[in-house]
Amino acid sequence: MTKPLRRIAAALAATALAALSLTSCAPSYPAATPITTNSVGVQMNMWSFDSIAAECPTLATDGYDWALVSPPQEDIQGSEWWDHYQPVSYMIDSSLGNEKQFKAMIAACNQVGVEIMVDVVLNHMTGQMNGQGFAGTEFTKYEFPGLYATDDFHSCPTGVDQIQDWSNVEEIQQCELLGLADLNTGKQNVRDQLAKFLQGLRKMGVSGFRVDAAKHIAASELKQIIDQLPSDTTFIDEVIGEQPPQSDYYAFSHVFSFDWITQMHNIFGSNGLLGGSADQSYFDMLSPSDKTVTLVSNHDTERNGSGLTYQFAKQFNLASAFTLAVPYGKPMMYSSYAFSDTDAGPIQGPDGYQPKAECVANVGPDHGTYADGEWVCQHRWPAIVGMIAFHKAVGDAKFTNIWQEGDGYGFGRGKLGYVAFNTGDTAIAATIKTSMPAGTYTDRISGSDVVVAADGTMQVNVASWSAVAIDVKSKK
Ligand code: LAG
Ligand code: CA
Repeated sequence: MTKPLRRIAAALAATALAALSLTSCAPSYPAATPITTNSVGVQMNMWSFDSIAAECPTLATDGYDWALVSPPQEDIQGSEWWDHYQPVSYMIDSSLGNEKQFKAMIAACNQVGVEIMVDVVLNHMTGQMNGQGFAGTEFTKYEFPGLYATDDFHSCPTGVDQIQDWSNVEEIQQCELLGLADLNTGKQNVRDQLAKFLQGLRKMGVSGFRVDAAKHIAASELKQIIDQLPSDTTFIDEVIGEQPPQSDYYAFSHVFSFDWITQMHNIFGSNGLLGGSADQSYFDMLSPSDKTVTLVSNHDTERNGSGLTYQFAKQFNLASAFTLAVPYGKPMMYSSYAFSDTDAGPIQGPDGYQPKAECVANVGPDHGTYADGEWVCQHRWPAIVGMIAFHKAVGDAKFTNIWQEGDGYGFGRGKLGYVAFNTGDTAIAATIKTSMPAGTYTDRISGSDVVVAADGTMQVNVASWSAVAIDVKSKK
């Protein structure tokens, strides 16, 4: 090789090396699966990281695709569950576990195909005047070392700190919710700090986020934070009530359906079922299906009376099954602990961390009474697990063959599945017309055989407060 040629070759090699090292230094985000119509999630409310890690193989076997983790960042000290909604820093350390345990949870869950979504509190910091956080961070209400100073918080345009007029979007977004220090997300440095928090979680392997109190953050400002994350990151925003409208957030996020929580409470709580109204036109009145995460309850509605709870076990059970049965939304189930005091968090150990969660014996709607702090493990209730399989088997097939008889209500999902509910106190024996291929199927709820005749009819006995569900994948 002549000298100039050798020099060119060396230069080329150097460029190649530089390109290589550039690639290896570029920020790397693990790929995430955005939620789809078929996927099923579960809010593991106040489950510690170690407990979720241990439960993930079961979640995977039962068909759950993702689990939502309670706010993982450093919070104020205390034993109430809601301490976790008062951030003090973005260190991962609270009664739920530390960063090492958080990462181990992600690894354990991802290994079995369960992705992790995280509840993130972006709207505010704590409302306490001063103190020391769980991990030792010293703070005052508007000063958080290394993160925020006084001018990084909104000053409420009304001159009164708290939100007063709940129809005024400016107040909702720039004043204090419950006296919590309201971050000025209009400022670039504040948005960058929040984006950095999310990027860090995303790089650890988190797939997406529930944005707590999202309606209290201007949509345009939240979008600028979200734009700093890779496009395969899922966002589900908490936007309750009339103002601002949920539609402000559709362009860059999913939303939770609080209408669905209300409907499930009304319908199953009052023993009525959707009746003839549960056809496609009913769902067309709700938020768009592909943007909507449906749920029977969350940690708030479980306590404020607007959602069904494990205490109304048979209603909660069937409402969850129904949520998995309909061609609407992307369902998220709910799992948590028993309580009589609505403020009480799960039991903490002497070091402040929660001991590992163990499900009660005989999980299910017939369990009976619970002691405070016991893990109800609604995610393992047999009818819910059975209906996850149904949900996946029927995909986006349309409503067919609606059946209604007394407290019985059923519908098909094209040729792919059929489900019949009974919210009455006595069993219903019925002959129901389906569009299913003839054959013998296993009922997803009871495990018994169901025979579909050549003309598509099936003779079933739907037990009180139960259901019968068959689908192409349960055909023998
Ligand atoms: C949410 N979504 O928008 C959460 O789902 C909800 O659980 C949070 O309230 C709220 N927004 C703020 O993130 C929870 C409790 C509140 C609690 C708050 C902060 O439901 O009761 O407020 O978390 O910890 C508590 C006290 C209030 C007090 C406030 C500030 O209950 O009386 O004003 O702390 O000190
Ligand atoms: Ca705000």
